Amino acid sequence: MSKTALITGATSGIGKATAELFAQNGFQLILCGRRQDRLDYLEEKLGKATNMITLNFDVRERKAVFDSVASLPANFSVIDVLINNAGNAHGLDPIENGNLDDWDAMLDINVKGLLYVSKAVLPQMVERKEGHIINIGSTAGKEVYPKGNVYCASKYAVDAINQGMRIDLNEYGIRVGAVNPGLVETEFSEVRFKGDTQRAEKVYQGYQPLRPEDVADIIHFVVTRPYYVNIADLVVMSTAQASSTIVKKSL
Ligand code: NDP
Ligand code: 8X3
Repeated sequence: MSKTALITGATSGIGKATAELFAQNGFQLILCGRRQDRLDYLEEKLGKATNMITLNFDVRERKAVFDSVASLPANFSVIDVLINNAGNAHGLDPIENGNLDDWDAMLDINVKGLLYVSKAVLPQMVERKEGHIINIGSTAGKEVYPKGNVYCASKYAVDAINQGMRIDLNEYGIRVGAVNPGLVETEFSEVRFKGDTQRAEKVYQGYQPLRPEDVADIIHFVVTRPYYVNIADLVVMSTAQASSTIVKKSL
């Protein structure tokens, strides 16, 4: 029987590439995001390859998260794999100039949203004593960089939650692990710089950044290990990147 994976942030970047790869590999999919046109597109495109359903909710909205997961039809209600991917950076400012709305967005989406979705999905995993949670962290959750302050804090929190989940869910035999990418060319910088595409493009110029497909490939590898093998914490960077601040550019 095919496994069911729920992917948050499936409308773009890493989540979308993961959805595409998982569809090609026979996973039944629950794809989540807020942009309905993108969810419709995924349904149209991937619905031909696999059995899938989409859920439109904002991970910040506690009730919407729980209502959406509860609304899943019986044939989608057993979730084998949860990929907590939805998230973004908002702004890149020194702490003294930080924008309070940006801070709220990052902590509410990247941290609390991840917790809400996990809490909504966990009961059936706990009951079955089986399941796999993959938390998408970041190198920003391993090393703070200038002006990264609150985004880094949100990803350090993901790192702590990943460890905490693994400890607390150990007795239920639930696998928990994090995938922590470095620079990946997605809509991430466009969101961070609030639609300033020129500034966003510059982040990925002069070297080969990771592509979302590279990260999807790794997530698929993590998920398809034998159940007794848990990749607990994985960091992946472009070869051009040595740390959060050292990137070898050819320009
Ligand atoms: P994208 O901006 O391309 O994708 C972000 C996804 O998150 C979108 O599908 C978006 O969907 C969803 N999302 C954002 N806010 C919300 C919300 N409030 N509620 C529900 N869904 C939301 O970025 P990436 O693919 O790069 O980012 C995916 C994850 O990878 C993030 O957690 C990010 O922190 C992490 N990451 C990214 C790196 C990079 O360099 N790109 C490196 C390391 C980690 P929609 O707008 O439709 O809701
Ligand atoms: C995204 C990578 O370096 O832009 O988490 O913070 S970085």
